[in-house]
Amino acid sequence: MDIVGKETLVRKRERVGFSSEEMETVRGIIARVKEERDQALLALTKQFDRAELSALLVSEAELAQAEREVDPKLLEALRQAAERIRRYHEKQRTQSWISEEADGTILGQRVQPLERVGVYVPGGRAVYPSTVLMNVIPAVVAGVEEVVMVTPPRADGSVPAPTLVAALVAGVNKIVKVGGAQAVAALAYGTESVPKVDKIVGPGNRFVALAKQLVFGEVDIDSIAGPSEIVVIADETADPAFVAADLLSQAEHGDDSSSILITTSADLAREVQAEVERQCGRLERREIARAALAQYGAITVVDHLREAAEVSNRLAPEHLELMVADPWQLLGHIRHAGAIFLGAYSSEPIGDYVAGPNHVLPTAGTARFFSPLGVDHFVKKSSLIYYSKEAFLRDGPKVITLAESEGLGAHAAAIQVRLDREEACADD
Ligand code: HSO
Ligand code: ZN
Repeated sequence: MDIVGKETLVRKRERVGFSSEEMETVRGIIARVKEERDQALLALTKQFDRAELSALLVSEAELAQAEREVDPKLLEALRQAAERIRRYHEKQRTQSWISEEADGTILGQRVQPLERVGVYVPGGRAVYPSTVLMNVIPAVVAGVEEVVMVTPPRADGSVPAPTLVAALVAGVNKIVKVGGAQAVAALAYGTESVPKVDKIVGPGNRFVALAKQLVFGEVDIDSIAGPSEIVVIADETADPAFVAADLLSQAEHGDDSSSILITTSADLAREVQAEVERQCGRLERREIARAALAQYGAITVVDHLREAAEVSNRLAPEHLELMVADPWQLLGHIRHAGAIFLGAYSSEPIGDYVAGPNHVLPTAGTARFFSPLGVDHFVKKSSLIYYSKEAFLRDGPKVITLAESEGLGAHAAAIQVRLDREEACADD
């Protein structure tokens, strides 16, 4: 990792675009799924995943088998993590409210869960059961009636046991063996086996991301996750071995991950640099981490913690660790970050797995305006309006004035008909 000036840190990544061929391919897949439904899913799964399925849904027997097969220690860890994630998200629930005014007007806001949600779970090497928990549990806590998980099967038609077990622990209602753009299309439009959902969440490859963008509007989607990022702000009290280990923890996610240290101590900068080298060599995923650090890793030395906070705010990182003597004091200067980890023992992987907050976080500077995935993403609100006659008679004439100024005569008439009725009654 190089020690660089702070201006070099504020890098801009190119937004990923899609080629017209990719667009065509995905549009074609969506159209085919809309038309041929399950039959298209079976054919496309054979073509892309080389799996010949007799049924698209994961059976009870397969789930029972996965529970027997999975390491009991992993099952227990998943259960305990799920419990903490559930408890944290329960605190996020927002209440409907209703308020009555003196004239009898009643206004309110009703919060209701989405009816059905689809969760995409990628196959291949990056199968993260923890991500299944993080995407599903907020939906369950929100009160979503049916959570449908889609995931591509392996060539033998099976789904990895840890994925199935995580789905069970999290509370998924239905698991469908289908991946790629065809899975997104199935969730958006419905097929014989796949119910049409209201929202699709979960990470996926380029085709999944593109399909999600194309079906947006027919259903809601989550924001598209970018490469993982961590910024560590550290002072001279930080342990260089801890700092280096946490920087590496995100660097191992992918060769496009970004790990940045901002420190007030030139000594610490050099020690962390050496530690990263030492620890990286011991990692199984050292090649990935090394490539990430070479491209998107950096250390910078600043004069004050306040300056460190300013630089970090410009980056608006997905994860921010405050490894300083008084992290709570520094927190006051932090404006933008997906998740903020305070103190030496709040290592980022604690948040990835067990702390309780969601690990699906805004990336690529979008922490300026996006929030972590949570219960809010699985509810919607309706406004409630009850007007008493008294209030109507008071406000009606103002509506007529406003409606007429917009040239909307029918709006004005809807009010006038009631005002006339009231006058007629008064005359009787
Ligand atoms: N750190 C990742 C999430 C994750 N880590 C899953 C391990 N498993 C999100 O940025
Ligand atoms: Zn992680």
